[in-house]
Amino acid sequence: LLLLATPACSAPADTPEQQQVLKVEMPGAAPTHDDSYLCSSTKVPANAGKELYIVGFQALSDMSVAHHVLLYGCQRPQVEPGKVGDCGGICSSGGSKIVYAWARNAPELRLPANTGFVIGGASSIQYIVIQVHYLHGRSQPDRSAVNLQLSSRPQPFTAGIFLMMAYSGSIQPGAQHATLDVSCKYSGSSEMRPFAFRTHAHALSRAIVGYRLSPDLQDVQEIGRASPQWAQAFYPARPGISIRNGDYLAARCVYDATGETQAHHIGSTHNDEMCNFYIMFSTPAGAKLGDIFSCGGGGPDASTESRRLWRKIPQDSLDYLPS
Ligand code: IYT
Ligand code: CU
Repeated sequence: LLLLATPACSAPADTPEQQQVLKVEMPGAAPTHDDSYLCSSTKVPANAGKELYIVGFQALSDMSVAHHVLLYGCQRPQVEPGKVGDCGGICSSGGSKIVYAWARNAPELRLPANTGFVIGGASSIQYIVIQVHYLHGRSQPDRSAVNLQLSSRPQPFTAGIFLMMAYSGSIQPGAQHATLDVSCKYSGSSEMRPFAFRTHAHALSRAIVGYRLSPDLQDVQEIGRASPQWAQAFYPARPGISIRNGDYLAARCVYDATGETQAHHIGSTHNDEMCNFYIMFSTPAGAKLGDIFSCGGGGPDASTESRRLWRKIPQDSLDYLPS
């Protein structure tokens, strides 16, 4: 047994004065029909102009009410605090940044010690938007919420999300174990340590798996694997992976189009498909984190480099996961 003690482990914990809870709540939502997506928002509290850090999430919802709850960070929200409305583009200015996802039976997500999402202050996140996918219309107003554990203590590590997504591609009718593949070289000066991952795709999807490869492609590590038919929450990533400049990232989405009569393409409707692998990571504070880092691919990913990469990916990347 090898015991590791890193300096970060001895960083002081947050004192009670540095901690506060920010409740991001639907202020009484009454969806009128099944499968409504409704949004509200909460302003990040002022902290004398300084940043705050989200160090934990606690969802307060019920799986009989909400199919899922997503939180996004915004410069300005589409739906003002205290109101409930259609989500539209989530944010009215600046890009939307997903920061959290909750869904039924999902295990609780804890950020690693000394790690936080940077919000408020001079950051690009001044509001947190809550989006709830309601299963059913209701007459009793709903107050689903997520409690954000905030700290005013600058955290030694910053949390971020790296989104891998297919921008285009098709799944042919009748195909089994059809794939959409996304890969890229990670070129960032700061090391990313994945601690959670989330998959997202639609009805035909049977599994999504993500990998980190060393620059010489000899070392292949699975970051995580899940079925989008399960709760699309963040699940713990395989521990101990570190992604550095020059490494490669790869994500494979596997589909079953048995019985389909038409091709399905990447798009935003229920009839379309998607291929998303989100990596939630920590990185040393001070690293230049822009928006969501991303890595995308479209169509047949057939450059010489990516063909060499996919040859190293294990055959079990094609497996379906049980639903
Ligand atoms: C075309 C596609 O794959 N859309 C995904 C990924 C996506 C996420 C974000 C695209 C953009 C974003 O700003 I955040 I542009 C998609 O819509 N995924 C949904 C939510 O948007 C998060 C999902 O549930 O993963
Ligand atoms: Cu989608």
